[in-house]
Amino acid sequence: MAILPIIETPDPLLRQISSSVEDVTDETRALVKDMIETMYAAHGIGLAAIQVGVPKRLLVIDLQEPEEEGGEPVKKPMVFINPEILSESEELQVYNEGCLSVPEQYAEVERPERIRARWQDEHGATHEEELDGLLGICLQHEMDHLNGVLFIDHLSRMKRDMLLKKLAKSRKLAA
Ligand code: K1U
Ligand code: ZN
Repeated sequence: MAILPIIETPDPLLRQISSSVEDVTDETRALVKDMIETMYAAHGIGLAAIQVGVPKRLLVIDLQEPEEEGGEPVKKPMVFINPEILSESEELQVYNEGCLSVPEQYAEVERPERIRARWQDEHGATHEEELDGLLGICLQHEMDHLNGVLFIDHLSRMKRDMLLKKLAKSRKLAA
């Protein structure tokens, strides 16, 4: 297993539209394992393949929520291959989103509160479920990556420019 480098904005790869995974093979499963390890190492709750430079419609999510209040987070990674949104609620919700490809920047994004999604897992089995809460938000955020969209694209030009200025400043300070 390996921790892979995560690419960051403004890398043009992040704007690429990812291609479907034709067959779920051992090679796909090896990439999935590396992506899960990379997500945990970066303290993220999701990661799309394009963020590690692979333009495939594949993403992983683990909200790492404790089983009981105050308990230790339990690792339960979910694998989404060729995910599709079948329907979305009219009701919207707002969440303060972050992105490992836009490091340490957060902003409120409005998205549908519930979605019905279909995807394949790492064994090639198909799932269809209604998802809401943070899982629904995270899946929508990661699926945006598969279409070359970043959470900052959902912001007004003024908010996006302010956030990108803050990012440039923090990179300059860190250099
Ligand atoms: O870069 C990514 O796509 C992962 C991203 C997922 C995400 C976070 C918040 C809302 C929507 C999607 C992250 O994990 S960034 C890190 C982060 O914001 C976070 C980490 C742990 C708990 C909660 C948020
Ligand atoms: Zn992201």
